[in-house]
Amino acid sequence: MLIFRQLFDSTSSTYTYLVGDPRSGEALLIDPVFEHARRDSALLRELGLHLVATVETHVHADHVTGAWLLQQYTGSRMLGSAAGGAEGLDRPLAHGERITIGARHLSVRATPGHTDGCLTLVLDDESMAFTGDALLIRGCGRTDFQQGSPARLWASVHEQILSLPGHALLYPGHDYKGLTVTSVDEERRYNPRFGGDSNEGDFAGYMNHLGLPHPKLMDQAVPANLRCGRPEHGEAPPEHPAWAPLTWTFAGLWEVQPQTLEELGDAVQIVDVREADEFGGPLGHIAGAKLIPLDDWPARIGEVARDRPVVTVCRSGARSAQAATRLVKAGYTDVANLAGGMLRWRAAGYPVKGGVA
Ligand SMILES: N[C@@H](CCC(=O)N[C@@H](CS)C(=O)NCC(=O)O)C(=O)O
Ligand SMILES: [Fe+2]
Repeated sequence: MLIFRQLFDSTSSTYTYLVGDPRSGEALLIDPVFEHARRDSALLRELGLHLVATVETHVHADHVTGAWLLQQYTGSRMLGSAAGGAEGLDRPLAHGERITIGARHLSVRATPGHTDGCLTLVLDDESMAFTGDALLIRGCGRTDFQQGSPARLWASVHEQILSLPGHALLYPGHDYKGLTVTSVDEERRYNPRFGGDSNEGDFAGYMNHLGLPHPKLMDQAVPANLRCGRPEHGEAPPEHPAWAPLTWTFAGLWEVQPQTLEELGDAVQIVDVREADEFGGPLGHIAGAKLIPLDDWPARIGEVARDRPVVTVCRSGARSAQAATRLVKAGYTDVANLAGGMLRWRAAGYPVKGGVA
């Protein structure tokens, strides 16, 4: 079995892929995006996976890679094409090499043409391949900058990608219409550039008349990606807010663990969003917690002070997650949900007011 996830960056229409081996717990991210490093680390943690490496399919022109930032957060190694020229790679890759993920591996195939250093990564059993921008769904990466060459791309796609088994699933580096996956057989038949009776001359004619404007971020993205996404002067964005060591969830909110909340003491305000009878019931409540039942929101949201971070609490952490989200929407910046709610707080042995022992 393999753990597989397709993740999306809506700003650049980039796909990031997570490939993990559940037995060893090892995982790779293919083409992570800088702005999503926190989301991606959250997903890895929640799936019980350890990020061993990030792999770039090429030096991107439209977004900055998350390789360096994920290395700061998780210690992952940065892999990418030796021919791409990026500085600081932990492992420069060449055609024919293997990237192992526990008992599984990806084979590296050089597929230049969109850029010099484009790679396609093929899963060991050839059931799936990650084509980067060499082959897109019914399309392909442009060839008008970064050493692009229609002749090289034509050869790469035919020799290295469309030569895979017909049933192999192909996962592209981008899709601008929301399409997610294709197969070798489909692209052999229906890709308007490579498919049917098209020849290299037809393809070059197509590519030389694309007439696309350059990617908006190209002037920032290419130099940053040649540094594997390391900011030239800036620092890494912090992994968590300064006020507490919080955990970002893939669901999209900050969580605080019971022990951290206990240590924070009066530095934070606690808002309990259960009903009054639960607040005074057998689970008890945390000393100093302010009761604002979810039923009374949004009318009483103004009772939450803005001068101190706020932690929302309920029985299990579900209703309080909604309250935390509402606070963020209302402009509160330092907000976290108590992970596991009163149940976990009590299970961890922390004191309560009221309640039954
Ligand atoms: N409008 C996009 C353009 C993105 C773009 O040019 N993407 C490259 C891949 S890095 C490409 O080959 N696109 C093919 C296409 O748009 O058909 C942007 O500004 O980022
Ligand atoms: Fe690209």
